[in-house]
Amino acid sequence: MLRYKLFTSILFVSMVTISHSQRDNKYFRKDYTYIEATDSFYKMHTIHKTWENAKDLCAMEGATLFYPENQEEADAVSLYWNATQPFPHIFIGASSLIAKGIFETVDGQLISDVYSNWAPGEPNDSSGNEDCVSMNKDQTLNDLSCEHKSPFVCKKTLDSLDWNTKCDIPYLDYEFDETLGKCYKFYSEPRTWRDAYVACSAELSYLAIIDSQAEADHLAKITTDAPKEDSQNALEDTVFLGFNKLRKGWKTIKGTKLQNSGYTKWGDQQPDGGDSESCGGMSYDGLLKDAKCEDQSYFICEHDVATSYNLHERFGD
Ligand SMILES: [Ca+2]
Ligand SMILES: [Ca+2]
Ligand SMILES: [Ca+2]
Repeated sequence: MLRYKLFTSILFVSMVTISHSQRDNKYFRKDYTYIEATDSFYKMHTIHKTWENAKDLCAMEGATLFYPENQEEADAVSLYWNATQPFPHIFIGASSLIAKGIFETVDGQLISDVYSNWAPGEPNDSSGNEDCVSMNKDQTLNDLSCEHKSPFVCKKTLDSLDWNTKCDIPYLDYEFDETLGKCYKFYSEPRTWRDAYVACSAELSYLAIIDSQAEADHLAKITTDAPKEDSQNALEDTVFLGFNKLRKGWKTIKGTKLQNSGYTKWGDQQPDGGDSESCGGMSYDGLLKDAKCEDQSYFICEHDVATSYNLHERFGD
């Protein structure tokens, strides 16, 4: 018993050391820049998005849509912003989408309690349609239509950084499999195939591709074991995977023909959807099937541990 306790406390201490050392490294992802003054990481997203899409994409990366907590942070982020791309304005993480006329941050604080340097005459709710907040280059705020597409910045605080040592990524819910040498995450919130693709990419991973019978067996096991609460919205007995039908036939999302991917066991009668089922998946037993891309399904993301450096490269600017 004493021995067991000693062992667990050593284990505990060493795990704490690992996570502290990762914070000492001040590394979140290659595409995020650490700013000492605010102890946080930031990423300028140059592809313009609606406010909701911007907020969602930051969340998918394990971050939040940036808003300045004070003048110091507004200054620090302005410097970073101007050093990357001198856009005239960015969306920030504040809106009046919950209570019209009351501007709250994405984590529920009144913007007036954190930073409320509004431009003269703002917020003016022009056309009764301006519920999302942007920051201008001069650090003043403006209310803007949420449907407007703008660049934006995602933020991750150093305090909130966790590190998945085995998978070498900042996402704890990926599980390493010793035999395959890969990491996987089963998503139990169903999404369309394209949204699933984006969710995996946002975590420096990709919609899983089966390369062998052993991997098919493992994915079938992950699927069987995973909780599936939201099953009324999910396509029955389906898990989306990283292959789809292009003009020249079925291909993995890495561009390999499916028949050369190392695993091509279709389920009984599959593929059976013709032109209406162009996205790939498997049934819970690991056999491949075609499915409607627009339907929502569970899915699995895969992360290559050995090549995570390359993935960082690939997803960097
Ligand atoms: Ca306005
Ligand atoms: Ca694989
Ligand atoms: Ca089918």
